[in-house]
Amino acid sequence: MAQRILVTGGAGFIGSAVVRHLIASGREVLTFDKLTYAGNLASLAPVADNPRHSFVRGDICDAAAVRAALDGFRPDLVMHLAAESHVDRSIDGPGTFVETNIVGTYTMLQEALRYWRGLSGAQAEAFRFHHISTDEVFGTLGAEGLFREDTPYQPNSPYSASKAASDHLVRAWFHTYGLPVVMSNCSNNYGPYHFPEKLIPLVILNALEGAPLPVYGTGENVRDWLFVEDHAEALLLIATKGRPGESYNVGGDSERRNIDVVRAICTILDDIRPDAAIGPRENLIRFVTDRPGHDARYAIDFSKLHTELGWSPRETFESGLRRTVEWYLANAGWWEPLRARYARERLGLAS
Ligand code: NAD
Ligand code: TDX
Repeated sequence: MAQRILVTGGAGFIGSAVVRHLIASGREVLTFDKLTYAGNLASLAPVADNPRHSFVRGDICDAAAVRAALDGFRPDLVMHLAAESHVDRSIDGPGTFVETNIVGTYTMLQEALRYWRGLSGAQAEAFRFHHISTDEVFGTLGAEGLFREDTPYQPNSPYSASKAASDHLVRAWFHTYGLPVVMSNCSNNYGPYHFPEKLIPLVILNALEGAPLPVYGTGENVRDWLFVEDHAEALLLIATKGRPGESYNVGGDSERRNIDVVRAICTILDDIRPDAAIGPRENLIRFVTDRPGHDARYAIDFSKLHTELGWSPRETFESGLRRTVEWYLANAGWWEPLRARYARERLGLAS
């Protein structure tokens, strides 16, 4: 029988990549998603007609709705991705981050525990609650070093503090109640279906139309970029083969300064979609007021995941970025409604 997986946040950027990957690998999937501004059924269009996929609109803070989804679908695994994810929005309005990321994860844990206690035999033995988190819980690195699974938590933004709190709850439900959890903390994802408030899609779409490219501060902050489809493969491995109670770091082995990411996008677009009226897109770069509390550098040591489960990223940053730019050029129908909904105002100035 096909494995049955309940995915929270499956209409989001990473969640939809996970759902598409799970369906392609033969699983039965229930996507449970509130469809906030970041959730989008169009990202699930490739699986919408697949009989192994179903969708429920629901809030992870609503215990009754979560209970009904678990009892109705009876999953073998839960992959929990639903969250508020944008750091700048957490600076302007931390309340929904506390609500969804902390209270929502608590609600998921309580309902998963109740559901798991009702299972027996092989299904109880194999059940996993996989919590998907971020490297931002570790705070910031200086010029040297990498985040490991045992790096102390030092979150700096309301977003990362809320994710850190949720990680601690997950750990506690394992140690106190024995819920078989696995956890993962990953670096910055990029790729198709990325909401255009985030750096890479924002810069691709602004550069395409000749609009200014906002670079926070001096552009020297470093992120470790992970292609979203590589991440989806890692997540399935961790959910199915990870050891209960353990956490796994996932990274792309692709550290880049923001300014270099923005320049790389300009070069690709100038190459494949030159526009004489716009000229060289690098001229569109604007250095703007920095993000408050802006973490300087993230970089991941994923050797545990590599050694234990044999995973490494397939995509280099150069190949993944080109694929991503090409995807946005070919899929205006996906992003045009989002650009209309999100006015591209500067977020997260704490003013
Ligand atoms: P996203 O913002 O694109 O999607 C989040 C999804 O969760 C949306 O579909 C939204 O509708 C849904 N959602 C939000 N609140 C909900 C609620 N209360 N109940 C049910 N559904 C709700 O986020 P993403 O970038 O796909 O991130 C997915 C997960 O991965 C998050 O937990 C995030 O913290 C984590 N993560 C993301 C990145 C990244 O680079 N994007 C990196 C590390 C970790
Ligand atoms: O317009 C911009 N200009 C700019 O310079 C934006 C939107 C961002 N930036 C900078 C800030 C960061 O240093 O680019 C970098 C990337 O910014 P975001 O795309 O907002 O991502 P980040 O803040 O690094 O967080 C992302 O990765 C970790 C996800 O949004 C989180 O959900 C994830 O946990």
